Amino acid sequence: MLTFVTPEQALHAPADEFFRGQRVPCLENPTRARFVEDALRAHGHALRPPTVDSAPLLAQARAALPRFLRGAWDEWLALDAANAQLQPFPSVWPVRTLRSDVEPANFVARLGLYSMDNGSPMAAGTWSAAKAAADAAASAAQALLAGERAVFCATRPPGHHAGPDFMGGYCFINNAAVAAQALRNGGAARVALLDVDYHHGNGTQAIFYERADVLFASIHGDPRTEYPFYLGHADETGAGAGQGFNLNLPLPAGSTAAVWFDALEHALARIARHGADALVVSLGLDTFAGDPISTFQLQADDFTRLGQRLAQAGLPTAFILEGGYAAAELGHNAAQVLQGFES
Ligand code: OKP
Ligand code: ZN
Repeated sequence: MLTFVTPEQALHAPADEFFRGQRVPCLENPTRARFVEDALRAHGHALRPPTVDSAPLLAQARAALPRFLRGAWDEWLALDAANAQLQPFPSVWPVRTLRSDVEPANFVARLGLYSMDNGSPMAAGTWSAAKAAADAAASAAQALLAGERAVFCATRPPGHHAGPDFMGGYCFINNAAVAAQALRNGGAARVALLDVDYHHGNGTQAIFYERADVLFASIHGDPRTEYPFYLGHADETGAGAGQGFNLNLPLPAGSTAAVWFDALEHALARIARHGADALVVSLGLDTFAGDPISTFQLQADDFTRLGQRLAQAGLPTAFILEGGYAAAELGHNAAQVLQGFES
């Protein structure tokens, strides 16, 4: 399968994130992409750099977040040159009753304004890595429009928690949304977006919530107990013109593969009714039983089955890598999806 990879991913390498009040090594790190690249190369997939600049697509969305991200590291250094060795984290957020329409001058206050959590550590190369991943998503869309059957973006950072104007959950730019919008701009009348990451794709849902042209369907851990907690419930069905075009299938923590594949059938039935011209899959592999931060019970063979089942949907398909934190198994599990799809 044509696969886009981005060397810039290695430049997004913050050291630590917070866990239970302590600093721990970042789970979302460059080794993830390396394991995926190595496994795909070994399976004979063609690894290529992106061919499309996503800048026009990013400009089409609200500009505030990309503008902030592009300059964030320089702003951080401008505060104090010694910050080069430190990581910025937000510590204050405009929750209910506070104003988010007035942009503060203070850097950490702006970081909070553009963040949903303190779980998206940044480093010097974060913008270049995130931009390259968005370029890959735009390239995947272009390849499908040019007649390719399926494309994989073996990219990081992931994107599905990033909304129109906020980062969060290791995500900075919503790559799946970039792919879906690029497909729309290129002539696909209807697009289906299927999110199979363990965590609900709150950013993707938010971006398309009031639109009928891009259907969003997601299978994920019940937000009553699982991140991102504040979105992903079954009663979120879309709004305005988008009413009926958002399908959330939350499953209890610990769900088995049998339960998960029942939900997949439900999602695919809705996608079939949408009459989409293309499918974008937010491919999180943190549904794997060995994932360190997730609780679903899928095994490597289940990812082959997932690929097979998605191929049966019969749509031009762009896979975008999202989560998956059992890094050593991530490459094998990704290769299983592609092998199932192409079998
Ligand atoms: C991103 B993706 C621990 C932070 C955990 C939440 C999980 C983000 C998952 N302090 N961050 O959907 O795989
Ligand atoms: Zn996830």
